Amino acid sequence: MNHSTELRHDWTKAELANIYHSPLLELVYQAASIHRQWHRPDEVQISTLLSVKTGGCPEDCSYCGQAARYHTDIKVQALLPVETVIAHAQKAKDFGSSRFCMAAAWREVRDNRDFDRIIEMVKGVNELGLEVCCTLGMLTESQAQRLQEAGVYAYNHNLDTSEDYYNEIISTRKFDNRINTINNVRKAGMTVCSGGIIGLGESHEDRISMLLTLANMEKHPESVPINALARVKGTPLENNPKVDIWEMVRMIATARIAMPASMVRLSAGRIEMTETEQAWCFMAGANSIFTGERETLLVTPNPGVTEDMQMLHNLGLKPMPVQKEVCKTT
Ligand code: SAM
Ligand code: DTB
Ligand code: SF4
Repeated sequence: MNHSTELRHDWTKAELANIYHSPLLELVYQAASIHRQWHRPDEVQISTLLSVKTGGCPEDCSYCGQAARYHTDIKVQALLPVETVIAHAQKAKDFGSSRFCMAAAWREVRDNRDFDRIIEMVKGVNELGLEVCCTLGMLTESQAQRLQEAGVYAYNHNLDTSEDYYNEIISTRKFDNRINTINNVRKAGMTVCSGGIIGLGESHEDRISMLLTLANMEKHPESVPINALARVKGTPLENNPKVDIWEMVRMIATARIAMPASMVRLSAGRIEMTETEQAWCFMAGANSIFTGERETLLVTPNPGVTEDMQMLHNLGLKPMPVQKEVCKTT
């Protein structure tokens, strides 16, 4: 790939704001051009997400259906058996997924038998040749080390929103806790998957600030998931307006321009988008999605893999092979 742009880690807020607010078609054109310099534009990473422990979370993230304190319809599920998880991973591999992400509704990892079981899951999924990703909440340095040694390739820990808006959305932890875990993930040698959500009631400036924090990290996160709020009945944000497609496109395009080597994942929100709207997101530089046979993300609906494969076919896109050894962000 011919990289005609260099990676930057000294973006100013004004520069990112300028990009984010530029005329839409010009923004998409710039993002699409940069996308082509760093990535194969015909490939989309297929990531499969499995909730290995669902609901009952002690945190108060106001967007989340899994927080114990909100009265949602979500069924609590204790940590799944290792064999169940491996069976799901095998199916994911069979339909062309290259990454398997295990998610737990935990505030943080504890050094107990549940963690030992996660380690067994990681080893099993790794043996299938999939990129193993985990998202388990906060990690200490030694827990991060243990996950890396067991074969975790990527750890997902989102900033979720800007530092300024953080306290409006979550009160049970601080923005700095998030940064600290991300640093522990880096120190342990795993790749970082970190992005956020739009549609929480944040301002454009908050979105730009969040992207600025990610884009000015010493090393850009290798994956940047951009989620549109999935409105869950019973959560404080259930009545928020639906995210406007052009705002999603602006967010994706700005992430693509600021972090050209990263994978930008069109994450939550696809169920409410048409194929045409998703095509705009791919044009703006998104090159990764979550899909699977279960037709859910964690607890909310998501398009099924048959539908998604048809969409990729219609758009002339194909699943990306496993990337493990390729790690271009510095
Ligand atoms: N409990 C862990 C944590 O919070 O880091 C891991 C799982 S948590 C569900 C992973 C991420 O999913 C959150 O950081 C948030 O960005 C995203 N998320 C959760 N609920 C969402 C929703 N309703 N809509 C969009 N994104 C959501
Ligand atoms: C991410 O950024 N999005 C995924 C994953 N990381 C773990 C989760 C989206 C959750 C959407 C709402 C739900 O189903 O709970
Ligand atoms: Fe718990 Fe994660 Fe949901 Fe927050 S986003 S309530 S930490 S599962």
